[in-house]
Amino acid sequence: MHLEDIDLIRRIIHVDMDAFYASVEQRDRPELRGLPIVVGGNPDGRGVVATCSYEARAFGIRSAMPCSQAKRLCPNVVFVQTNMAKYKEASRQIRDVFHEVTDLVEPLSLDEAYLDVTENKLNLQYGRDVAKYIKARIFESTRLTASAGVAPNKFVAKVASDLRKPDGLVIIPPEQVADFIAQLPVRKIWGVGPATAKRLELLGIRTGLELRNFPPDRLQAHLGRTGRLLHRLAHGDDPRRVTPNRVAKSRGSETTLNQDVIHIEAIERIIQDQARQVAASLLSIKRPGKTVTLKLRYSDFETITRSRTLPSATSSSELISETACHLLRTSTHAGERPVRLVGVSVSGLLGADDPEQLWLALPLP
Ligand code: DCP
Ligand code: MG
Repeated sequence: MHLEDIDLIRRIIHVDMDAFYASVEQRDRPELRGLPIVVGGNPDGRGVVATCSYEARAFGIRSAMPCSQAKRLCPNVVFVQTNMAKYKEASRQIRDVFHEVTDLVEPLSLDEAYLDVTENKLNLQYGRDVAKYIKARIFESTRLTASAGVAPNKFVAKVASDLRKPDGLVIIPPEQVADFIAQLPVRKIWGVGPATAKRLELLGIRTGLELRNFPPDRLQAHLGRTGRLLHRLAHGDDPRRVTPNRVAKSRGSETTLNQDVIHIEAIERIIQDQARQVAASLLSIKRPGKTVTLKLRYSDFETITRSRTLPSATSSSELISETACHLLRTSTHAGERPVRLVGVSVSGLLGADDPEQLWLALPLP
């Protein structure tokens, strides 16, 4: 590695929840804890397994397996219906945690996302510390465990997050990336599906090391563009950026205080500042919003949110601030319980393609 490359090295985290649907069910139904359970499908053997608990995996049961086979592998397995609304709620909670850290979040599914934490809202230098924070906050907010991988690129981070499941944390620092990739079976490399793996095997390539040492022009002759990409990936060069693919649904600002604050006036001053930032942000995207949310975390870490929906969308810092301060005084314990975090956000944003409404975003003459 050259010294001048150091600034280019990114810190990517891949987070993936453990046995996601099954863990939600075991959390909410204590009688299922410790048992082999299958979520999805049908006890009479129809349908397929969406996922299963780690206890069921010990019997060889896996996602996408026919339920009849799951039952043969473990006759005592308990079949549980899916509850999508619950999984979506948990998914929303983990995304809120991700956005505490960075807005460079790329969700891959309900239970999985990449984050680019090279710069992060926590101002933490090490990816390891950011990942620990994320895992702890996910558990605090959902009572579910997640596994995380930290690496300089997406594909290595994703492989890493899978290595020590459940509740795992694997860090592959830049100087270990080459050795890490060298020992991987090729099917673990991003873009290598079963068909490509077979073609690589015919060329005598089974590991990352063999892929790396294979002449790139021959690889390209056999596999075309995929060959060129695989050559780069085998050298730890994953060109893909973390790209947030969500349209912003809200804009917010939050502050963890240096000291717990009890005086309500002091909290109001913080809210006024935050409202100004949020208003500026709404103006910059030309999308006023209708719902103002105040978030407080008390000194014992209990976290509450209080929201109020206005008659029409706004991007006025005064109105946002007044609404949040009203919520503060009427529906929180501020002034009685010490507060360690304050946040203001606005959601229910008008669509950018909603031009009639946009004049609301403009400051009054
Ligand atoms: N899922 C599904 N059908 C599949 C695979 C997954 O419905 N064929 C759903 C159920 C899983 C969720 O998606 O709970 C997340 O998928 P994962 O592949 O991340 O699997 P799990 O989270 O269940 O387990 P793991 O701990 O291996 O991540
Ligand atoms: Mg998962």
